[in-house]
Amino acid sequence: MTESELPVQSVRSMPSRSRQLRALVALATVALLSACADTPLDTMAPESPIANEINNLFIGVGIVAIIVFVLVQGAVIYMARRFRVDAPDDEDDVYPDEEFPAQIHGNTRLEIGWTIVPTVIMAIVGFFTLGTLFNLDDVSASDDQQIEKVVVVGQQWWWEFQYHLDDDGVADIVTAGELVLPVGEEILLEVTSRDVIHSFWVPALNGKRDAVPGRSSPWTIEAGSVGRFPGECTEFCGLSHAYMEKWAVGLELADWKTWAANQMADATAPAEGTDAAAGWEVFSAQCASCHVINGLTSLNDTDAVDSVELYDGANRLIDKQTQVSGAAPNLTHIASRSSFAGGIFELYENVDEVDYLDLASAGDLNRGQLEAWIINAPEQKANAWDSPTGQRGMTPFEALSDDDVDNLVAFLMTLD
Ligand code: HEC
Ligand SMILES: [Cu+2]
Repeated sequence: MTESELPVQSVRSMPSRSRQLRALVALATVALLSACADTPLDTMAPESPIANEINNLFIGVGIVAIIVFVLVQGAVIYMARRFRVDAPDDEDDVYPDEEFPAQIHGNTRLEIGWTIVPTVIMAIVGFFTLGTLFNLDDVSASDDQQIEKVVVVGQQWWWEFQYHLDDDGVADIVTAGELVLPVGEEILLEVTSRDVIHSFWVPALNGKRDAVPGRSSPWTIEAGSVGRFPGECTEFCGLSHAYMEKWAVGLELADWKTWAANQMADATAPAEGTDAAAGWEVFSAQCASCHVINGLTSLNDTDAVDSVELYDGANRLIDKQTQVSGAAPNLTHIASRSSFAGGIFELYENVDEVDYLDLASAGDLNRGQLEAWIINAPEQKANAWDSPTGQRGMTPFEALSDDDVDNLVAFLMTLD
């Protein structure tokens, strides 16, 4: 480059830098606004040791990044102003014949400096990052846990949780939408999928792990405190990806044991002559082809669940265990859950006021939403029930009479 070109160059670069500045301001504004928004998925509100570690790493690296950013941008702004060349007042004017500083070619000390300093910074950041990564990858759970492992199965568009309380290979509890955990125990998860790739994430409790069909990815989760912690699917998985939520629920150990004992019990048939019994009849005819209720239904609606031939259609896991639903949430204890349909609707209106274990007895049923779901699920949550290339989700049941729907709800509410 010849010396005479330099002033023109520096003037030309000015609009692009101001555009850059404007973009930066816009970005910062968006970042600030989104930080202020009341988002339920708060990545900076850790409720477990490992989530705490991730958060600390994030803050540490963030501080380093902010310092580097301020120094570099400060230097850029300083130099831009210090060595600015004023444009001529008049268009016909040529640029003033500036005096140029001495032109140099390379500066060994500077170059060594700006190689070493970033290397040292990255080494420090890398040291802490790797430490956290190794901790995250360490999925060895201790032996004296309540739960051997939970197989987490993602599918369009909800999560199934198969609890193995011992190592006999048979799931002891199968539930959907809510992962209930004893506080303070790091539980082993095996994350997988029945169809496409999903990603399991409960930000308050741990980072993400992809759910890949045909693969079982180990992961851990620990609830550090009692509470309900929201989670989202974080790998785009089709139509209702945005409505594929879940909840992790932390319970004190004694409460968790009560919960688990209840979940392991079969459902009992409703007393004859009741609305619930009428609902069970409708359920057997309309719903049992997809939904399992331990002790009451089977997939082919002939025998009790222990003789079930489990669903083995295209793209689904073939699983010979009893109690494992193949295509739809296991409803054996639906009334004990706080939410339904992939965690997007609250089953009870007062979930935050009632103890989790008391929901079925003291919960204020969100009846309108549950009925709307039964009558036309795809309208409540887009799905692909009529897709010619692979049906997903619950079918609409608009032909049900009002009585049928009332009776179905009465029946479902006996499943606590
Ligand atoms: C074609 C299979 C199919 C049939 C038939 C079916 N469902 Fe479903 N149902 C599903 C699927 C799949 C889901 C999960 C949908 C989601 O969350 O996206 C579901 C979810 C539900 C849920 C919420 C469960 C939870 O834990 O989130 C309830 C309650 C329910 N169905 C009730 C019924 C009733 C009552 C009937 C009969 C009138 C019925 N279903 C018939 C497939 C079916
Ligand atoms: Cu998804």
